Amino acid sequence: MFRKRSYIAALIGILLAMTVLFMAFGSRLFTDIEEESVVAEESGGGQIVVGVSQLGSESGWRTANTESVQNAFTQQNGYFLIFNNARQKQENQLKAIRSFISQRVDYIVFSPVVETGWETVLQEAKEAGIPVILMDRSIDVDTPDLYVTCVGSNFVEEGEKAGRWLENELSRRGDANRTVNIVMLLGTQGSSSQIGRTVGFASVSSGHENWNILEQEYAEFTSTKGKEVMRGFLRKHPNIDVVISQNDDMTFGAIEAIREAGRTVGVGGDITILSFDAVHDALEMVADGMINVDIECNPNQGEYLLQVIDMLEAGQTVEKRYYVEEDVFTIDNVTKELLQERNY
Ligand code: GZL
Repeated sequence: MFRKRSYIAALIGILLAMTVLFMAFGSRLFTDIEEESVVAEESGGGQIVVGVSQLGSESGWRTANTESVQNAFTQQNGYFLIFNNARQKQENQLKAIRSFISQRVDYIVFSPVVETGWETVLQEAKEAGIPVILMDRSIDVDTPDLYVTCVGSNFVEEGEKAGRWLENELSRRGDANRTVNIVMLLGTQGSSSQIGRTVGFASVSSGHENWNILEQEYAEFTSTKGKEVMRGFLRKHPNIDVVISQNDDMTFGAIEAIREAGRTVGVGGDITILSFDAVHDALEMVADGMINVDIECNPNQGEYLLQVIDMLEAGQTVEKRYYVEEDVFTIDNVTKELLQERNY
């Protein structure tokens, strides 16, 4: 008798837990692919069902980007969000997009981990009549009608901004003609952010024969890999003057390696640090003079995506490209007020 009562109690507990969970997340699901098969029907009708494939959770920037998307596609805003984290694997994004197609979502939104390999799955979405919107990164396809629009950053411009800042900084120091030894930490190989920032910076550095690029290596946009690669650079190159790091997380790792090697960074330091993203923790290091310049990459794309879908729902034509607003931060413009008011 006692055993039977305990089973019943356990069953009631499980049912209660499931009810609470569904009430908490009823308007959106963060799922693995297998569980998504019935989600669209459960949206309760009347809501716009959006399938989002986020490429991963590799950086502070990515976390902020995900929050921006989840804060946009809410039940209150009339949406049912199906959110999938691809953990940096294109194969997981392809699975998620095919899952969204099979559920006949209203829109597919994704941040492509790399630029290539999307034609087939996007052709499937097109044949299913599901509009696809890119966020953050872009793709390299021959037929641009495979996606409606891309909301993100101009990565080439971000790279150019870094190059121009270095030009001005070296002139200010009186080093415009001195040999400057540079190493570069590159983001995920083949991603539009890595390609664009590399191309943009090279468009400036190619005009300076005295800028000596000692070495560049992929460090996956993560702090762990950034530290590992920077340690290797320091072992091979005792004369590094400048580090170009294509995101703040790699910068955090690189600075740890540089300080462990007994070198100094930033304003007045012996190694100048240029970084990208401008997440909150990095801006605090800019304010403290440890990072010389941080080229902003704005992750707040949720509102832009909402506006685009609102326009599409209203039958309006949308642009092929929407660029988010971005700035350049140094010790001169990172104020306490700025640090307090930013949400990332
Ligand atoms: C840029 C984005 C990059 C960030 C990194 O839009 O794709 O990916 O710079 C993130 O922090 O990992």
